[in-house]
Amino acid sequence: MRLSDQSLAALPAGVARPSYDRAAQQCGVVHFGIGAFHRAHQAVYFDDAMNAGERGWAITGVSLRSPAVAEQLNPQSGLYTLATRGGGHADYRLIGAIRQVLVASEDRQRVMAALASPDTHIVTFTVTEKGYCRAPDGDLDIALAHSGSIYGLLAEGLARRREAGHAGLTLLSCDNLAHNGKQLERLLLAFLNGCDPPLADWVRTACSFPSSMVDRIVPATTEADLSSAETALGQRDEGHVGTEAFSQWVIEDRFAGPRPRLEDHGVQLVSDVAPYETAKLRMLNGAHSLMAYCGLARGHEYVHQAIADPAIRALVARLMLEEAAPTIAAASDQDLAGYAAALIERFANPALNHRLLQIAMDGSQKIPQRWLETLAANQQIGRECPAILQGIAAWLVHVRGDARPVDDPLAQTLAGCWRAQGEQGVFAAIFGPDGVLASDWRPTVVAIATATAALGRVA
Ligand code: CS2
Repeated sequence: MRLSDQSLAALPAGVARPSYDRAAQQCGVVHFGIGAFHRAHQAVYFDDAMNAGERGWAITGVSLRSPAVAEQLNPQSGLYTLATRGGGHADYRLIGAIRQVLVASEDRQRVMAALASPDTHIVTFTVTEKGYCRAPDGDLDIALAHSGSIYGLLAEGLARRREAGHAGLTLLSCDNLAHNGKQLERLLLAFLNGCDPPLADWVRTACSFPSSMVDRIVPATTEADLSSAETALGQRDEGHVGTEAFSQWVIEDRFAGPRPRLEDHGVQLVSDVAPYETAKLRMLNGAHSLMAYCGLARGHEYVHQAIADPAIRALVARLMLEEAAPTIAAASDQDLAGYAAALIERFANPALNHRLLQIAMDGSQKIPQRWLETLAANQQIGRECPAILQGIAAWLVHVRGDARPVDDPLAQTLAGCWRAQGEQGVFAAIFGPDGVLASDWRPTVVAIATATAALGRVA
């Protein structure tokens, strides 16, 4: 039996489920990039709001090209279960917040209708780092942006909205980028300035782009996860997602229009997200990428195995406490040493089976905000970063093609740069001539080369 509206009565009594009338909800949210992360994070908060009695926060999910999630969720009328795994057990909850999933390349008109609807107030994004179509210098890569990205869809949808005389939208990036809201605003306005300058003016005044920090570890769902969910639920849920108990969402309190009372469900609404976002990117994500490349080099498959390896654990502690934390201007309620300790515990959760290869992908898009900003800040005061250098050295082994291949949109380009110019070529390709390390990156390249040479001995 497949999970659906009709199968709900047969779900085990212990599975928590929506208390609201799903059919009576308007869609107040359009979400771009409806992968596992959205289903385990933002969708849960909107579900919480509707469980608490708020109305109109159902979600229209959009995949840009792949029909996979639409095929999982639409036959289940958007329903799916979320398993929270840890401490030897899994808690199952049925999430009702997603109304439908559209595939933009097939359902463009319905995506436009959702963006232009007066019921829609918030557009959220988890399109991954590469989905923002940034060139190495950080500006919009116009050619990429015109080849089926979020920008073309937003331009058309927002134009319709403006023509209809509806209010602007809150465009809320939930990706692991530094200043994600500001970046989305800058890149979208660059796109609109090139094709519809009056629309750019309207967006500037009518819409808002809060930055936000999102955190929840959500491994890609495997066939084994689907089977264990099926055993627990007595029915097949193709949209099932597993995650950890921890969840955090910090949002800059700058909404253009209505929003649910997210603060009642644990969301921190703050005036400045930067300290939370910087700590998360440099400590959690920085440690993740370090475990990915150094862990793979030492033969590990999963995060919990890597963190149990004393050599990797020491590197992770060094990166978080001695390299990243000193570069972060913490907010008054942040305790970075406590944060590092809590992260190590989360990494050690054996129930997550979080693959290092999943984290290792798209390194060219992740490494700048996870490692290189830390490295640059330390370089300015002459402090060394052996853990980050070792991570970069381990990543370069993949770039060179001497380790398991990992997906990266720049894989071919970087391999060519390596052949032509070694580390220096790779770094020039990622940062451009004026990149973050430009002022002083020759010694860095030398240090990385030394760390690369030493890698054979360390790993
Ligand atoms: C991970 C993140 O895949 C990755 O690159 O570092 O997805 C990480 O699990 C999340 O940011 C945790 O909030």
